[in-house]
Amino acid sequence: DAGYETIRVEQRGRVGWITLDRPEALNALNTQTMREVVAAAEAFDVDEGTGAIVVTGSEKAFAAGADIKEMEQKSGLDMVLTDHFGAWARFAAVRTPVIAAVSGYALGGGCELALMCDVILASDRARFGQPEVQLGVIPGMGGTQRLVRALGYYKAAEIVLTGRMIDAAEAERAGLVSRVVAAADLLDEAESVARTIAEKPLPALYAAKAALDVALESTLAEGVRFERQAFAALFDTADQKEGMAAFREKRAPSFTHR
Ligand code: CO8
Repeated sequence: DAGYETIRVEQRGRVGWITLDRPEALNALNTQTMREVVAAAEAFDVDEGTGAIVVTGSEKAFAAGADIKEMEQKSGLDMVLTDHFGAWARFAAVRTPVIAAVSGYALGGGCELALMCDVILASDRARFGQPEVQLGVIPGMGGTQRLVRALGYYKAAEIVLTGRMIDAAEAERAGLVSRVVAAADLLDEAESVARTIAEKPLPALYAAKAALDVALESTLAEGVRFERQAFAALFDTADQKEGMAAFREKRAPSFTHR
């Protein structure tokens, strides 16, 4: 496990697994956990043998937020000088598709960690929320921005301003979650979705995720321009030739992820 203490890391086929493992704190994200999650995600990201990453927690808690006990006594200046949550930007910048498999609490920074992933699967026990206002702060890992983009202003505003939790069914209706499954089936479902993604040509996956990311940040014209360039670049990959030849020859493709 590369000496990780607050997460477990495992590679199964082309899928990299990161399991948050601080049960005594409901997987609250302290500095060590942040560093370990980011390091593990970046290690998978530079490994050509990894085509998808799953991030999960336990049945009781995906992550109950940033670690309140670690933050409590900090000043605003401490937060700035230590760039307290800065490393999470590197998690969001991972090129490999990331699937969040959420059961139990995904609160505060835990909800924001899920929002940095590309696909969110939930167990029927999942509860999402941004309770920060109750602590006298606000979401600090992108929650106000990504929730507005994902859910629209009014749903996001209600969640952030009230701090209330939404259950899995409401999260699915709101478009946050792709699918809700029984808690006992969550990891199998995550494995299946991750494997489906990971078998696809890696250059196409990187390009697709990059283009999807641009959609959240740019005008339509800029985004379409980016998409067209990324589309053209894929015609210089072996997997594009193989994918299209396999279609023409009516056989299954055999990708080299090149
Ligand atoms: N931080 C630290 N410890 C935590 C956290 C947390 N976020 N959540 C739970 N724990 C600890 C508890 O203190 C408790 O420890 P102990 O047994 O030593 O007292 C243990 O985990 C178990 O928790 P509970 O006994 O409270 O379990 P319950 O089942 O009774 O309740 C809840 C579960 C409802 C999830 C409850 O634990 C809770 O409300 N937790 C806090 C949720 C929260 O407010 N999260 C937001 C945190 S702030 C945040 O994420 C900001 C993100 C970005 C900030 C950026 C700033 C720059």
